[in-house]
Amino acid sequence: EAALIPQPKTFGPLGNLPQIDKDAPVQSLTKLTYTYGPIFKMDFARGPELYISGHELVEEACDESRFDKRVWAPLQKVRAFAGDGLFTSWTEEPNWQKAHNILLPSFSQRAMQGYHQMMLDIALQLVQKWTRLNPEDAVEVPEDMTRLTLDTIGLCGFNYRFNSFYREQPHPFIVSMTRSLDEAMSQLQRLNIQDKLMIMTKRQFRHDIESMFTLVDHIIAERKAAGSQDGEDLLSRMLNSKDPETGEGLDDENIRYQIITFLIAGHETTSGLLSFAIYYLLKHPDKLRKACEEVDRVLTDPLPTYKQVVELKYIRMILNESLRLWPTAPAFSVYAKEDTTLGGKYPLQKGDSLNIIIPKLHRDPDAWGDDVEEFRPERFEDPHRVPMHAFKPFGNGQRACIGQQFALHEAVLVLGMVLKHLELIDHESYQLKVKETLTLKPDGFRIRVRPRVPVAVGDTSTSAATATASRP
Ligand code: FDE
Repeated sequence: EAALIPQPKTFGPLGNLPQIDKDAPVQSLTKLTYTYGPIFKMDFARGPELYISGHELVEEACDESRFDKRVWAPLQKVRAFAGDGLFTSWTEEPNWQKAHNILLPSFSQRAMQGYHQMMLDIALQLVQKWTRLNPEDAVEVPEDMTRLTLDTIGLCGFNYRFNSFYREQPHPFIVSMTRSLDEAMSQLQRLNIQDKLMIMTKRQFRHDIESMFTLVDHIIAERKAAGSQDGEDLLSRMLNSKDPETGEGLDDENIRYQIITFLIAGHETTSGLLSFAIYYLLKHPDKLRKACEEVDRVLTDPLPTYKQVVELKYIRMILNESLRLWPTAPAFSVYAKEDTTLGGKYPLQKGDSLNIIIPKLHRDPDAWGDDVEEFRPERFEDPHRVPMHAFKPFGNGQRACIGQQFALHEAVLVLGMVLKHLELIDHESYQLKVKETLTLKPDGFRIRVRPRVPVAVGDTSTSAATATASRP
């Protein structure tokens, strides 16, 4: 017997649109789950959508024999500049499998050793900036973390320095990218007729896309001219490797899309993660103390080694717990490959899709227990006791985040170094407000920092600075 799927009341031709705050769509949907339950339906001008957040239904949606990634509306808009790159392609598009095969080795745990030095280079820039501030200066956490993650993916990915720490304003590429992402999201909220009238906006959108293409194409051309043999970064792998399955490489247009994809996917999500982690530590002094103890015990050299970063277990748990409460990529979407029944009672037709609301999945008490709202990194202590089917901050299956190890190594390194060298001060008693773009971030999160004398070794409060000075 088919069950009825709950739906909030509709407003005539607007359907359920009025229930969505256009500046915070995922947060609106998350709120609705508390009234309408683990599955509900919404009607929009472009058609109906199903939203699921209960761990049992999500577990089914993650069964890759029944469901595959859907390039949902926001991602379809992003295709204007990310094309058939990994993030915005359908699984059956030929370039998805090809690029996946070619790039997978570049994101293995082993490959992280090769990026460690470059990640450290950028992490030091952040720590140095923060240690040199005056006591009254405020740090804008998400802004500086975005500088850091952008520069990291630029350097590790294609040996390009955005030098964001040397700029007051974001790099022009980022201005174009952010504006294009904003525009892609806003297009979703507009009615067709409104959209057609936005001539200036459209001109800007085209202009932004062109300037992104120009920068990226220039990087590709330069690397080709230099003879692409040098370096083992993502770009040289994309230029030189062949997909073992087809024997084919990626063409220049697709390489351009992949680079833009890595810049989009690799920086906002990771900077949000680091910002939320710092937020939670400031609000939980006991966890902060425990984290500092670990950092002082493990990071005993002036500069962290690859192995020491791997040893920062508690820091990693903190990042996981931050991703549980605020998964910075907060939703993903799948479609049914064949007619099927969800939860034994909701019939779906081939092609019907499901949207997974991750913040609520991560707060499902049936999977996580009654203290879901509490920030408690200890729940990740024993990997066997983590309900993995209810933890999807990196998406699912073959279409899960290829950058997961990359993001985590970078985030552990940076959070470890920040805690080792700096005392963090919540001078504004910051109240969490989550800003939504394609990703989530704490909005207007400012702190003060002061150099900290680590407990473990003598006076290394300036070791980051001296260590760099002696680097080649
Ligand atoms: C992906 C991803 C995902 C899935 C989505 C869907 O399904 O739609 C998710 C959820 C994610 N991702 C998440 C995240 C978080 C963080 C922190 C990150 N992420 C990071 C990163 C970095 C990098 C470089 C990246 N990331 C990248 C990426 C890519 C390329 C992708 C696509 C894949 C495929 O193949 O599909 C993703 N990512 Fe991430």
